[in-house]
Amino acid sequence: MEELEKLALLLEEGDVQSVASLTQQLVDSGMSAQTILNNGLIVGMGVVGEKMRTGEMYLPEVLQSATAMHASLKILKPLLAQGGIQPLGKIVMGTVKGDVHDIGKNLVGILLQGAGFEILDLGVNVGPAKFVDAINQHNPSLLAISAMLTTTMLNMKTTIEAIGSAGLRSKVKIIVGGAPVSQKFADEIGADGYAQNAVRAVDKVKEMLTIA
Ligand code: B12
Repeated sequence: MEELEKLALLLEEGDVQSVASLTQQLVDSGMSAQTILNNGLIVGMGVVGEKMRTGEMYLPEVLQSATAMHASLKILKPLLAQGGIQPLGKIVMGTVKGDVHDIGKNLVGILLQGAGFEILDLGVNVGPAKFVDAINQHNPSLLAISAMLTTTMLNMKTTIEAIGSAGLRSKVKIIVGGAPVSQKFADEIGADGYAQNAVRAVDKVKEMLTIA
C-alpha cells in the first residue's frame, strides 16, 4: 500500500502512535509537509467524516482519529509554519461557543503563522464576551472565527453583534470559516471575509489587510 494511503487508514483507525511515527518517517524521507497533510491526513479525516455521517463510526472513535491528527500536526507544524520573518500583524482566533472542533482552526492558525502573522489562539467554545475582551486587550488587526456545526455557526452572528455593541467593529476585520460556512452566510452576518480552507485563508487575510 502506498505510504500516504496507509497514513490515511491509520488516521481512520485512530492509531495515534503509528500515525505519529509514519508522519515522522515521511518527513525524514523528504516528503513535503503539505503533501502529507493534503494527500494523507485530510483524505483520512474526510473518510472519518463520511463514516460519522452514516453512523459507521461513533464519537469516541472520531475523537481518537482527531487525537491522531493532532499528533501528526504537532510534527508538521514547524515545517508548515516555516517562512514567516517579519510580523505582518496580530490575529486573534477561536472556535465559537458550543463548538469544540479545533483541527481546522489550528491549521488556519499554523499557515497564517507561517505567512508571518502573530497568532493569538483563544481555543474552542469561545463566547462573544471573550472575543470582545481579547480585542480590547490585544488590539488585533483581524479576528478569525471558526465553526463546524450548523447549530454553532449562528454564534458567529452573535459574536459579530457583540463586537459591534462594544463599539469595536470598525477596529477589526473579521474572517469566518468552517465546513458549514459559506460566502453567502459570511455576507449575511456581516463578516468582512470568508475562506474555504487554510491555504485560501492566508490569501484572503492578506487581501483583507491589503498586504501584497
Ligand atoms: C473530528 C470531528 C469531531 C471531533 C473534534 C475533535 C477536535 N479536536 O476538533 C469530535 C469527536 C469532538 C466531534 C464532535 C462532534 N461532532 Co464532529 N466532526 C469531526 C469531523 C470528522 C472532522 C472535522 C475536522 O477536523 N476536519 C479536518 C479539518 C482539516 O477540516 P475543517 O475542520 O473543515 O477545517 C478546514 C475548513 O473548514 C477551514 N476552516 C475551519 N475553520 C476556519 C476558520 C476560518 C477563519 C477560516 C477562514 C477557515 C476555516 O479551513 C480548515 C483547513 O483547511 C467532521 C466531519 C467533516 N467532514 O468535517 C465532523 C462533523 C463536523 N461533526 C459533526 C457533529 C454532528 C458532531 C457532534 C454534534 C456529534 C455528537 N452527536 O455529539 C459533536 C459536537 C461537539 C461540539 N460541541 O463541538 C457533524 C456536523 C454536522 C453539521 N452540519 O452540523 C460533522 C460534519 C460530521 C458529520 N458528517 O455528520 N467531531
